Amino acid sequence: MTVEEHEDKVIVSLDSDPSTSVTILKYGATVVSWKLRGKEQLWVSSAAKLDGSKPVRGGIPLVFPNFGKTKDESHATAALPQHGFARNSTWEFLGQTTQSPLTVQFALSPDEANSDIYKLWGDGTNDFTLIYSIGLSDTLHTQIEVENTGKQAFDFHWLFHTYFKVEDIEDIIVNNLTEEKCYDQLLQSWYTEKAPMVNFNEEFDRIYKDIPEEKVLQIIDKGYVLQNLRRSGLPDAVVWNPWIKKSEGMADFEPKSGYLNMLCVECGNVTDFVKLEPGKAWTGSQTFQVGGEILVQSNIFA
Ligand code: TA6
Repeated sequence: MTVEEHEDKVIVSLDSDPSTSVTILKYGATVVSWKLRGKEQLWVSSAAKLDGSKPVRGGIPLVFPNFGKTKDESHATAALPQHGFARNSTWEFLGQTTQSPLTVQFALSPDEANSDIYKLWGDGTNDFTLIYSIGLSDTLHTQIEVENTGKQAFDFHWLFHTYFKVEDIEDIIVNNLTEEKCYDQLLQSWYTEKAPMVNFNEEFDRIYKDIPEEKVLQIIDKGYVLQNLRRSGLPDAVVWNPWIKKSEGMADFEPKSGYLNMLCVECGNVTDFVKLEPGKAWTGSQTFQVGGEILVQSNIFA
C-alpha cells in the first residue's frame, strides 16, 4: 500500500493494484478522485477550483455544520453560508491508521477551520473535533466522527456531497427510494416517492428522509449496478442533478454538458439537526461498492 503525502493532497493506492487509488485534497479534505482498477468513479468539473479559493465542484465535498441555509434566523447556523465551512477549510492530515482497508485520517477543529466562516457559527464559541477516515480496498469507505470538545451543546448537520460519474444521466436509475418521504427542493413540498425507480430527464433536487439503513441505494446504468451505497448513522440522502439551466448558472461547472455525466447521491443527516452534548461524539459512515446484483428492497408494485 502506498500513502503519498504532497503539500496540498494525499494519494493512497493499493500495493495489490496501484490502479485502485483515492486522492484527497487537504482543502476541505475533499476526495477529488477515486479510481477502481483505473476507472474513475467520481465526477469533478473541469473548472473546479483546486487551489483553496472555493469549495471543489465535484468529488466528495463535506457539508458541516449546516446543509443548505436554515430558515430559522435564531438558529446558531443561520449566519453560515450554504453547506457550512468543512468544505472550505484546510484539514490536518493525521496519517495512515489501518492497512486493510488502507485507511488515512484527516482532522478539523476551530484552529484549522476557515476563521471567517467558523466565527459565524454561534459566534465562534463551539469547540469540536472532526475526524475523517477514508478507507480504500475494492470499496471506498468514508467515516466522520464529530466530537463536542467544548462546554456547550451544539446542533449540526452532516452530509457527504458525492458527485458520481455516469456515462449518460438519461440512462441512469436510482433504486430503493420508492415509498420514502422526500422534500422536493424545486416544488418546496414533501411527498412520498412513488417512482419504482427514480430517473432523470430534468433538474432534480430531493432530500429523502429516514431511509431504513438496510436499504442499499443503487445507481444503475442499463441494468449494471454502477454504485451500491451502504450507510450507517446517515438516515437521509439528497439526490441532485442541476440539469441545463442550473449548470449554466454555475461558473465552476464545466463542461456545461457535464450534467449529463454526473449524479449527486449524498448520504447524510440533514433533515433534523443532531444535538451533541459536551463530551459526546457522533459517527456516520458510508461505503461505496461497484457492481453486484440489483437489489429490489422497495415495493415497486404498489
Ligand atoms: O445537494 C444539493 C444542493 O443543496 C443543491 O440544492 C445545490 O445547491 C447543490 O447542493 C450545490 O450547492 P453548492 O453550494 O455546492 O453550489
